[in-house]
Amino acid sequence: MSSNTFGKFFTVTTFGESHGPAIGCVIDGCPPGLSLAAAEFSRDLGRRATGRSRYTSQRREPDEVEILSGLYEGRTTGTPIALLICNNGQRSKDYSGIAQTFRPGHADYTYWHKYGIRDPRGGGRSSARETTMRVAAAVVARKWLLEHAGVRVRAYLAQMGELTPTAFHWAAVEQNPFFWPCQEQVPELEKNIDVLRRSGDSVGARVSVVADGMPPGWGEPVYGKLDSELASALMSINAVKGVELGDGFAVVTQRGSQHRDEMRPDGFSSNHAGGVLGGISTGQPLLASLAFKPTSSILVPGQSVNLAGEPVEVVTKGRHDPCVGLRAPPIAEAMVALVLMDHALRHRAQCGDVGPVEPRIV
Ligand code: EPS
Repeated sequence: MSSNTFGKFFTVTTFGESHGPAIGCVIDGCPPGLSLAAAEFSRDLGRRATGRSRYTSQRREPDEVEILSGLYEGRTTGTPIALLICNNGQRSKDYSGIAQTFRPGHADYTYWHKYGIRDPRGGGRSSARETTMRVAAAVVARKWLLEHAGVRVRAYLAQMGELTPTAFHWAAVEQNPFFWPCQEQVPELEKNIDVLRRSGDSVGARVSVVADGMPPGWGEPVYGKLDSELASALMSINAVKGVELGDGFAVVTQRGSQHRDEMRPDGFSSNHAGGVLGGISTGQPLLASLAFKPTSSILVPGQSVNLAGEPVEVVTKGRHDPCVGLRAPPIAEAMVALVLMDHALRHRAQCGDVGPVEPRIV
């Protein structure tokens, strides 16, 4: 299986399956001298993990990182950083009932056709378990971005099914298990998830990501556009079916006079572009949104086929997420941070001697 490596200068290779002994990653290209300790991974890994509230999959495991290489006396040395997390929450018998069948709407079917063999336990490599290592790798990227460029990446749940926030406060986002920006609506979300769980079904979601502090100039025309690489990175997250940058699909009905972000000596008047023009950052906040599908591992019976091509009815039991978007903000932040880190180094390599140039209006 190829394409397990992400990035050009700051590369991340992940490995492992959901029900194998461990998952891990190798980060290559990290600048030397960054202080790093295993304890620094626990916050973001905990934000992403299953079993931290009753509204997500009830699989529970500590997700403790072991740093195998790339450090000397607590600082990165510029050599590959290998991270390992042991899996210890597997319950593979949950999957014995569907080992011979395909879940409708799941990668079970396409993996089977591509490889002629698949690990049915937890979906193997197609499991959202893999996103653990993206979040772990991004801890390194986020730290470097903050210390060296003042860049901060944050995400929140912007819609769950029909429900949208009635107010927005960043402070609320980390205070509830949904990453929801309006604390007053949390009881409503809890009720919705409880009803959904009882019905055995799942629901989709929108997650929005904002990166602040990025200077103008990151990104590369023509094939390495910042927005095209962000779209690719965000689309690679399990269950993502759509990505928008800035106003996204709303531009379809806009006029040029409305969409363009006018410039004044004291700054841009708006940010419809989402912080990217011509594939290069403007210096405004980067704005991206992701659409997560309602996941396919549900208790509602669905028609499918077995390995012999015979009709079967599939019910997926086990510990699944009624709304996978609830756990996705840290994963979306991670992918944005990894892209920005890669572009920060790429920009430094080619254009490190150029800037800053005037006028700078942000
Ligand atoms: C997942 C199924 C569940 C989730 C898992 C993603 O796991 P299991 O294979 O044990 O049934 O708990 O998510 C994680 C383990 C995780 O760490 O995110 C799936 O089908 O994608």
